[in-house]
Amino acid sequence: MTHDIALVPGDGIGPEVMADAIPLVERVAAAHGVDLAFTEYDWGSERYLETGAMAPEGFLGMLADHDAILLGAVGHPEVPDHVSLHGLLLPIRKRFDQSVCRRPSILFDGVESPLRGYDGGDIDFVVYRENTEGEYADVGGREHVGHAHEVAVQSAVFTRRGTERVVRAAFEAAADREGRLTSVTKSNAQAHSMPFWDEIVREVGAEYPEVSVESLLVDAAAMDLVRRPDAFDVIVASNLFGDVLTDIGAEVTGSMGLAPSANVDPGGEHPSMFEPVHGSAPDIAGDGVANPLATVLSASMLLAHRGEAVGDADASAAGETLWGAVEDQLADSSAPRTPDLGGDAGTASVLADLRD
Ligand code: GGG
Repeated sequence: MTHDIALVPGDGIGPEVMADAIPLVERVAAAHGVDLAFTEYDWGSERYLETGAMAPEGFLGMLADHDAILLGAVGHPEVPDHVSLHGLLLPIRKRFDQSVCRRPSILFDGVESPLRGYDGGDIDFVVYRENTEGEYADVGGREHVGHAHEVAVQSAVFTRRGTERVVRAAFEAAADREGRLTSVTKSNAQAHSMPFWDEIVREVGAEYPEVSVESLLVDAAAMDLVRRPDAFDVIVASNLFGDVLTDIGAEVTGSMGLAPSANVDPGGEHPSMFEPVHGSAPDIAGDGVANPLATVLSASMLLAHRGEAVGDADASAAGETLWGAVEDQLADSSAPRTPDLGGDAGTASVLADLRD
């Protein structure tokens, strides 16, 4: 079976990690008898600087017929971040109903947590982030620009459908894992959307009596992710809170360079998108030292997702092989590491070592 994948390397280190990782992904897939057909799109901030648009008109239609999307990074020092994000990444998530963002945070064997003196247990939790609405719904505006009484309004939008979709996905995951779900809100301060979120957690939770539910305010959750990251199993949070908490999760498990993510349409109607959690890292772009492992892990999640979606056991096996190769490399103290993990190796040598 051929899986038709759209590649959007994007900005900064995105194209570097992608260029080196894709041949490896293809080789592993082929070894499992899985055929991957990649179509690359050179959309991103360079295009914006030349043409005024991050992607051509109709770009969402071009992605619609692919089976999945692999994206590198979005963001450029000369392009306002809200322009690059709303010009490329967020429309893809919205158009393809990718309302569930799954972001695992795992302290891999051989990787040290940078938390000083951390001697806790294994860190292995997964964040389910609402991904198409909430605080990132593009609703708001500015009035009286430039005047003393200027005002900016940014509304958060929580629909029953969107909230239920991510909450249900999180309960399903918790039921398959250790049966513990932490719902993160700010219900004491945001008196409309967050109590609504809490109600939906209670309603959906009634269908999962085997899952225990803890509710945390986002400030307490941020503190606990640093203080007791090993205590979490599954976390469900809104778009903004999930975005922030997953960066903390990536840091306490060693590096942003090891954090993958899946933006999934739980209805299975549209292509899902896979991307490293890290951004474009303009400070190291072009230096050849970006950690490619988050991209390899994201490709692994893509293959696992395709395997499940279309019943292709070979694709699932290829995904497991990729994931295992990363685990093995990190467990090997003599293997090359990029500077984010304390090493001095480059992107290409980390991938060359993974190939061996
Ligand atoms: N690889 C993902 C990326 O480039 N992220 C940049 C970013 O700021 N993302 C915000 C988000 O994930 O909502």
